[in-house]
Amino acid sequence: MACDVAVVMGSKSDLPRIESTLDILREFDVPFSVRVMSAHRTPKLVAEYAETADKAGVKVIIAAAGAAAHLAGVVAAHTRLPVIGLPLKGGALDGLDALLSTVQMPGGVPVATLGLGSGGAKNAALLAIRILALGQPQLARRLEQFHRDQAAAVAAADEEVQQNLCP
Ligand code: RP5
Repeated sequence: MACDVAVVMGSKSDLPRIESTLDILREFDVPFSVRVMSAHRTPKLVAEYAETADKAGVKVIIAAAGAAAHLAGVVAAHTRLPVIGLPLKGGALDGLDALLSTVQMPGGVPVATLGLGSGGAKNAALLAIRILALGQPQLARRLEQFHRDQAAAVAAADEEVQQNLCP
């Protein structure tokens, strides 16, 4: 089966920081692939992969990288598919470099950039799912249920806090 979401990361060392992305994709049963490729170490592979992704059936690409983090921008330059950029914490500047280099794409080639940390990694998958859900009613229903469950968890936490702190 073709993978709807292609996840690419700049290094195998990035894997622990994209676990929340993969967890959400698994939770929603979204078919995905994961590849290691680097905009500076394997530039030709990145270009070839991005250029052929749509023909391979990919609908959304998530590109995760740390440090100078040009991976998402390079991928976006070689495809017309939506590209979600996930900057990763770590290195000398602890991700600030990755955040700025991913989010500050010059006009003309968009990268939808998420935040640093596990929240950003989780949201990368949820944004990909929102894009896919536009054409997949069953996935859209699961997304609605996810948000109902999330709201219910907040309501339960609110009740618990009130009972404990405002008896
Ligand atoms: C980036 O450089 C990768 O995405 C990774 O976050 C960072 C360091 O890579 P390694 O030196 O650990 O392979 O390209």
